[in-house]
Amino acid sequence: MATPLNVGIIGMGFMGRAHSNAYRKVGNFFSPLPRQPVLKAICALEPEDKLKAFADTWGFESYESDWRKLIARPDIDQIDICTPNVTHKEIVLAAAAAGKSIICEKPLAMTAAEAQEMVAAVEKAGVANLVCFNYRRVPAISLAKQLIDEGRIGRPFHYRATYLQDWTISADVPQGGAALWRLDAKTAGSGVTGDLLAHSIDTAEWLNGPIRRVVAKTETFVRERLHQDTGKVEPVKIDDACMFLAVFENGSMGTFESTRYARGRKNYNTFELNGEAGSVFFDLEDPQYLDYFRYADPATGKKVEDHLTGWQRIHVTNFEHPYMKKWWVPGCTVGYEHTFVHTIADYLQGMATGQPAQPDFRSGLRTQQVCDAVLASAQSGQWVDVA
Ligand code: SOE
Repeated sequence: MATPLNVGIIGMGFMGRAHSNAYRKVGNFFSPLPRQPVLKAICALEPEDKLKAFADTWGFESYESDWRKLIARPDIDQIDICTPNVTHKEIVLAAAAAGKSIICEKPLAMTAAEAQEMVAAVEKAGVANLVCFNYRRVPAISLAKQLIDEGRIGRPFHYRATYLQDWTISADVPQGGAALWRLDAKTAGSGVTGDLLAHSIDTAEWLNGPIRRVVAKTETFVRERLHQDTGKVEPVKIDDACMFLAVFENGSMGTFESTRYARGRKNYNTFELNGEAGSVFFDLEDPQYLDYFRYADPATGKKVEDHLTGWQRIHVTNFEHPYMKKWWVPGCTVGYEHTFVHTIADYLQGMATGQPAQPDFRSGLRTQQVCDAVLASAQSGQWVDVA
């Protein structure tokens, strides 16, 4: 029997559900696990009937409405943070001081300065830590990483990322409060930069290495929205859209575009990397595929015969593909929720082997530094070096 890992999740919104589901499923599909997560307590600032209903639905043994009480409980080993960005730092500092291991939803913090404090806290306490950038663990994205590491893309020239949604176009969508805290700069820190581009940046640096400098432009299309908490129409301080150019340490050039005003795009998270030996392309709205163009053989460096070149659509469902041996048979797909299951599985393995799963908080700080550089550049209109 694996030693139990008693988990307390804070937050019962979209991410609270995604994480609860992952802890419940991971043991069924990724056994044997080095530690078996136990859903000990859900915690949120909600009335008792809602807390109880959530606990019953997702199989939590208990519930709390005060996260400080949750952290103080000796029967909790791990704190999992699924709350608005503005709360992350305070919870992390308290959980680390109490010696709890921590998983934190992305982005790690509101700013790089905050993230720095959080890294210092977990490193001083010596507790396991992970930022939940779940898209790294889409099997097709993990396969892209494998192809790059195998040398199949060769010298990289261009990295191109888009992350497009359309759910805030109406000026009638309010800001603030449950579900809509992402539109309020006081609770989110920034708009699409921290919420969506943070995903793109994490993926980009994982696949193509560190970003050295950026130049950015942001826009806020709807300048005032009703605030759900105050009941007043208030200025909107987040970036509704952001585009930036990047130079990577490896000399390749990057373009990044994100918006919540791309009519028809729901969760269009794409990237393409073009190298000397090949290219890869991925689109989250078609997540079981990785497109790969093979120009040269990585072993010999020899060009593929001309009549055989062309884009190859890899249906990433074979046993040989990342994570897929643990699920169904080839051809049967997995989707969004599974990326969280993979995250927890890797995290538990990392705890046991002493080789922490990534991105840990230090790596999450990197993403935050790029986000800060992007926002600083949008303010100044100048190129900014990433700290
Ligand atoms: C925003 O709409 C959002 O829910 C992000 O916060 C998530 O990180 C992203 O995965 C889906 O879109």
